[in-house]
Parts: sequence; C-alpha cells; structure tokens
Amino acid sequence: MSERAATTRSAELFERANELMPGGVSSPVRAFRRVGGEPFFATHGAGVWLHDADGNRYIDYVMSWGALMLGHAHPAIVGALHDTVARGTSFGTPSEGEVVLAELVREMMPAVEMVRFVNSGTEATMSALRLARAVTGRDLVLKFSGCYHGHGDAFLVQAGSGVATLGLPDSPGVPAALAALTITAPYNDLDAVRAHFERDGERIACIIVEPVCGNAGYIPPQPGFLQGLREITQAHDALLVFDEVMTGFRVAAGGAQSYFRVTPDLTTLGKVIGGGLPVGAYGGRRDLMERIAPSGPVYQAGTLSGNPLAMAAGIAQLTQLRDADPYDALHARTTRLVDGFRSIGAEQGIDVHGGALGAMGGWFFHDRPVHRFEDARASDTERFARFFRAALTRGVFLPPSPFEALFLCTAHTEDVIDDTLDRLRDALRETTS
Ligand code: KE4
Repeated sequence: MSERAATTRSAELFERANELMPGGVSSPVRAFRRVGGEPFFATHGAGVWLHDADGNRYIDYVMSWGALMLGHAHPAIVGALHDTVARGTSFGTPSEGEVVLAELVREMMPAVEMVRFVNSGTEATMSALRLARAVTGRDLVLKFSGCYHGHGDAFLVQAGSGVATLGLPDSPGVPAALAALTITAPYNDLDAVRAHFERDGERIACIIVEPVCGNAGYIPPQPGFLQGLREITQAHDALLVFDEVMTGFRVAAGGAQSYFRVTPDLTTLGKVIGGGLPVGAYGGRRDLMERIAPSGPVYQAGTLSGNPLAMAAGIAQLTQLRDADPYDALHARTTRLVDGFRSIGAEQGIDVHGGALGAMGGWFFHDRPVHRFEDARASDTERFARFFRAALTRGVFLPPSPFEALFLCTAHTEDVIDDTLDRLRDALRETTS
C-alpha cells in the first residue's frame, strides 16, 4: 500500500536548498542522513496529517519534534495568532502575554516559582547552566550520555539527538578545556553518579538530566533514578536541573517532575510552551532566579524573548491542555501504539522493546529492554532505517533517527493509531524481505 505518488517537487526544493544551506536543512536531524533518502518539504499540516509539496500526506509522529500537543493548525492556536499578529509582531517592551504564560507555567508546574522566557531550548539550558555555576561558584556540570540539551558548547559531549544520529564524536569547535568541564555518566546509573561526586563533588555545579530521555530513542528513568539524583545533589550542595524541554506538559500536565514527584531546583522548557513558535524558558526556585539580570548579576538577554506571537501560541496550547487534561487518554493511545507495534514484531519474529509515557514513547529493534544510550546504540539501527523508509512510503512519518522519540497529540485518536499499525505491519514485513 504505497501512499507516496511522487517526490519531484521536494527533490527540486532540496536541490536548491543544498546550494544555500548546510545539508539543505535548518537542523541536522531533518536531513534523513541516518535513514537514507531525501527529506520531503512540508506545505501544510492539519491535525495528525502533514502534507508535502508533491501532494503526499503522512500521519505525523514527529509533531515538530514535540512542540505540537494539539496537532497541526489547531483553531485555538491559529486564532490566537491571527488576533495577535494584527496588533504587531514584536514590541521590544514587556507585554501581557509574558505575564499570562508565566502564570500558566507556574500554575501547572509549581516548582517553577519564577521564569525567564528565551527563544529556544538551547538558550534555556545554556542559561540554566550559567545560573547554576554562578550560584554555586562551581564549574563542572554532570550530564548523561545520550541526553541532548541543545547545542550549547557545554552539552555537546556524548550528546544524543542529532549528534548521535550523525555519529559525531561530540563536536569539533568545542575547546577541550571547555569540554573538560562536562562530566558524563550512563543514564540510569546512580553508582557512576555517586563515584563522580565522591571524586569531584565540591566542583560540580549541577546535574542536568532529561527526566525521561527522548534523545537516545525513548528511555524512561528506572525506579529510584531521579530520586537518587535529588538526594545526591542535595548531599553535595549541587543543583538538580530537569531539562523538560521535551517532557514538559507532554508526559503529564505538570511534566515529568509532577509524574515522578521529584522536584528539581531549576527546570528548562521549550517546544510545548510555544505551540510551534520559537520559545524556550528556564525557571525554578525564586532565590535562584532572582540572581538573573536585571534583578541579579547573572546576565542573560534576548531581542525576541517573550515575543507576543510566541506567547499567544503558548498560552493557547497550554490553556487547552490545562482545561482538557487529556493526559490519561494520550498515555493510553501512545501505549496502544507501542504495545501494538511490539505485537506486530512478535508476529513477524522481530524483537521490539519500547515504552510510553503520556504523549511520548518509542521502540528499539533490540532483544532486550534499553536502559541507557549504550544499549540503544547496540539496537538494529540498519533495520530501523529500512523500516523508516517503508513506513514513509505507506504514509507514516516517524522521527528520522533511531535516537529520537515518537510524539503524539490529541488528534491521534484510536482509529488513527489502528490505521497506523496496519501500515506499520506492512512496512515491517518489507524490512525482512
Ligand atoms: P532547541 O534549541 O532545539 O529548541 O531545544 C534543544 C533541546 C533541549 N533539551 C531537550 C531535552 C531537547 O529535546 C532539545 C531539542 N530536541 C531536538 C529533538 N530531539 C530538537 C530537534 C532538532 O534538533 O531539530
């Protein structure tokens, strides 16, 4: 069952794009380098459907890499943007939308007592790290291999997402002296974290962690892992930073910190709080955030931070999520998809392991559960590439990397999930022929 009629127009656009932009894309993972073939150029989206320049359409499980919780072109978001843009696009002054979105974030994520809006998740994590270093007077940061916290220099060490996708050994251009300030441990390995703190505890400013890892593929925290990080950081006067750019308002109404009942000192956000517009944020304990300029000496700034359009889209999306509280339904749908696919793998004698939490999930072609990036890298990534292409031909757009997660939205109904599983059954069969 092939849904893809042609790709001529996308191919023409990609040829032009390659002349103008590195790899023809604005972000590396979009280039399909890990899965083969060429990216399609999208023209519009509606609900779960993403349409390309050649008239093909796909059931979308990328959802702008997690930013969309209500599907493409949701009326509440489109309407809010229409109303806002008619009054201008940026004022360079405070505007009411920042106050309203900040109140919404604090209402849904109470540990974020005070927040600063920025323009990307990368800015959010960079700023949170600067703040952690300032308030502790320490230089080291501990992260986990396979976790991705944006492209800030400090984080391009054993990073996930596009860095892992392209198999880049960290990243050239990050000075060794700077990379040396980042220490890494395997995800879910508390013993390794304790060993680092026994050795360098008095130099470690913070731990930054994806409370559910989505950038090495989908890897949930093992029971006790997050609580263990909380206890270790408290014992050593280091800060705990939850990077909830992906999990925030996706895995639960209050993010992973509410689901797992572990309260970080600082939280970074992005994606969902922008409703598809460029937004990031960092926030947390008031005593820490008050150290940020102009109330404190830690400098951070941004021309378009708190942009009225981005605030309007974020308010529209978060308000819908707060009022409708769709998380139980979303979790059931993601579970239906992942469990359904695991059954399809068993039918065809192919090992599949995966999981789901809220509107996020994923699977690996692996014969055992995946608890850390090293396991993910040992999965059958070649089969993943063949499967990705076969799924795309059948009108299902999965994240083009084995080291990404699947993202659902409220428009992924049971019927859509069942339709998807029919298409994926066929696609998987093609990977064995
Ligand atoms: P941005 O700078 O891309 O807005 O956010 C960086 C970031 C920070 N923290 C986490 C947990 C993230 O997942 C991200 C960005 N996620 C990737 C997808 N895995 C963005 C997609 C891309 O790089 O094109």
